[in-house]
Amino acid sequence: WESVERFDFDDITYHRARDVGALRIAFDRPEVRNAFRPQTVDELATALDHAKRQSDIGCVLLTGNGPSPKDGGWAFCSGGDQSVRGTEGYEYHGEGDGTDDESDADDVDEAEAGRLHILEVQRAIRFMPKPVVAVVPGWAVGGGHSLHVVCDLTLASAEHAKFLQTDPDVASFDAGFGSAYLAKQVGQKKAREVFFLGKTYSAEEAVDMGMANEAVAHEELEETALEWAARMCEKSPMAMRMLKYGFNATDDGMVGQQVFAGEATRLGYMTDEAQEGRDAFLEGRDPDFDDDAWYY
Ligand code: 1HA
Repeated sequence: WESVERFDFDDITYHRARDVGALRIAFDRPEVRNAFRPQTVDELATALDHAKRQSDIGCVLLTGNGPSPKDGGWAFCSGGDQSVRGTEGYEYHGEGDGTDDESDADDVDEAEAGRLHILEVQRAIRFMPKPVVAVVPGWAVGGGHSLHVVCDLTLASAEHAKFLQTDPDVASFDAGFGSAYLAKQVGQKKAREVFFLGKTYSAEEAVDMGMANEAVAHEELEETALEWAARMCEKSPMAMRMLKYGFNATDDGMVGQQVFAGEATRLGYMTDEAQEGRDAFLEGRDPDFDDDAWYY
């Protein structure tokens, strides 16, 4: 892994495996089980946007660094940092201590306060034109659980991965992908159990339920993730993109259709027919489309 130098992130790390064609984005707040604060989400959004634009990258791994220097615990992500949660969302506190007292008030940029922009990150993963793999080395909790749900694949540490939904414990609710898409994966009854009972599931249980793909020994987690990335990067980029957007389309309504159709348009533009349409316009003549092109 080589560091992607152009960014100076605090809350995440960002690496590239150029020979494989993979990027690794990792939460880097292990002392709070990789909870995300607004800065974390901004950095994540920046990295995902960069990843989307890299034409030599075929796979993104999303994971959490660890273990915690405090107690050795591992985490993928424990969701929104509850110490910066305000009345309208997760608030920026600059250099403040994360409380709502007056000394912090000046640090909050009003325009930035109260955002729930982790949902933008979910969409960035969902619409990423290449697979995103959640590599889960420990806790995946709350909004962190929802992030693994929205990823294309989930690979979990057999020893340390734990899956838990605490949203209703802290009066939060991801009533979007985090629950509805989970229900598509594990079924309605099981998804309701995850949210309503708030039980903790092991990696093996997550695989059995259908919300994780595989559990591997902790020490093999990163290596296996890279192997998965290498496998996917060898495949046809066009086919992978069309498949991902095809899988998404039935659940994403007209937005799903729009994203899929955009890729179809891209392919259409590559045909002689599309080029004749463009050329005829530019040359001020009627288009002469191939009479034998009405295939079925
Ligand atoms: O649902 C949403 C959203 C929905 C719609 C739109 C936007 C959303 C945005 C966010 C969210 C959410 O994420 S809501 C759910 C928020 N997350 C939680 O409720 C999880 C809270 N954490 C825990 O339940 C536990 O800490 C844990 C199961 C992840 C780990 O337990 P463990 O191994 O016993 O460790 P623990 O001692 O609890 O935690 C280690 C340290 O990490 C503690 O700090 P310390 O006492 O060492 O100073 C703990 O306070 C801190 N920590 C853990 N999770 C968080 C956290 N600090 C802030 N925020 C956290 N989420």
